[in-house]
Amino acid sequence: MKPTPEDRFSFGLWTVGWRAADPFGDPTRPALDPAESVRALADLGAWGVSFHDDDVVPFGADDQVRDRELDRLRAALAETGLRVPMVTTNLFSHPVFKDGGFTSNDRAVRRFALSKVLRNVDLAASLGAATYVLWGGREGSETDAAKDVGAALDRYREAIDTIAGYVLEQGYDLRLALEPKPNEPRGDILLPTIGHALAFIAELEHGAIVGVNPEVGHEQMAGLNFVHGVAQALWAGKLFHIDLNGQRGPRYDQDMVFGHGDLLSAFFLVDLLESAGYDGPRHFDYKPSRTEDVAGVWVSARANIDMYLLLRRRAAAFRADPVVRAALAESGVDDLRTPTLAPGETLADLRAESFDVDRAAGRGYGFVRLAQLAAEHLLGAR
Ligand SMILES: [Mn+2]
Repeated sequence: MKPTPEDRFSFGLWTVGWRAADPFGDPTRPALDPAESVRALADLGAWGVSFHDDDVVPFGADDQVRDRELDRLRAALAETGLRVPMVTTNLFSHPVFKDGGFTSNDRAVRRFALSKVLRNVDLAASLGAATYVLWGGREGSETDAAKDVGAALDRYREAIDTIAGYVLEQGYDLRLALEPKPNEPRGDILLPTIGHALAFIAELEHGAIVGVNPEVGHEQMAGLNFVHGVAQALWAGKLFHIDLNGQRGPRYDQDMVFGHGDLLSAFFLVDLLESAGYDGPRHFDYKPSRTEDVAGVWVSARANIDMYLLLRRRAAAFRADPVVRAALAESGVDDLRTPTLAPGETLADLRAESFDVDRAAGRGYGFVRLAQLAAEHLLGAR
């Protein structure tokens, strides 16, 4: 299976560029040149790349260095034909952001964070990005004594509405996507799940251009069902972007290759994205394991693409199988699409209806058979 541009596979430059330093150990790999990473990802079949401002232009660099690094990136993009579908901001690495960016208790830090984002929004627009992601990894606390959460949400809303207002005022064809995460690096992070983010967006003045960028591992770290979360984001018309990777349950953020964590969930996720007609980037936000050398980085990057293509093929086979179709019908999966009340029906009609409780209570739904059929298709056994 070969990836095509229509597959819309994209990678963060920070993923393959991760030098594999962790809280207990030093980097195991050399720094990669972002322009070289663009070329290598193009060779692997990627369609796009994304980046934080600091991935390309070192924090605090002067205008001369900034122009030089951006020119090198633009040259690699022009040479390979790769696009930049998404750009984001690093508001977490520098010590100045230790208490967050938009919700730092220090007002001067909040103002600096806003100006850092606005500058990069201009760059994102100039590169033709469609989505601007905001991951508030440092927006949170380690103790509830440290943060007035209501005030923090006021400041968060102020920041997002200010950025969205600027995008609208400039006429940029850009939408914002909030990326939820429950914890790490902060003890507790604000907007911890897809549900929290959707509820927050409903409170915004410019919520029409704000959606979510959910990440597989971030929801699974909280023990949540990622497929259900993504389905709700789609239902709300708010799935603007997605971060695909692998995670094995509630523990530290593993950022493994897509499908290398909860494989069955990855199967149903691909099934959902494909059947829902999601047409945004299939963006991989993973980290090549610390054990891999530079050659292993590219093997792991390609593994993400191969996993998606394999799962897409298996999901299509599952949906096309007549045995599966019959089992879905028997389980009533299609019946759920029928409204519970008929058009024009009164509540008096409903309440007067006779109902055989014992018969309905005795019914078997056959869901385990469906799960087994899915597993057999996933394993290539059907
Ligand atoms: Mn992650």
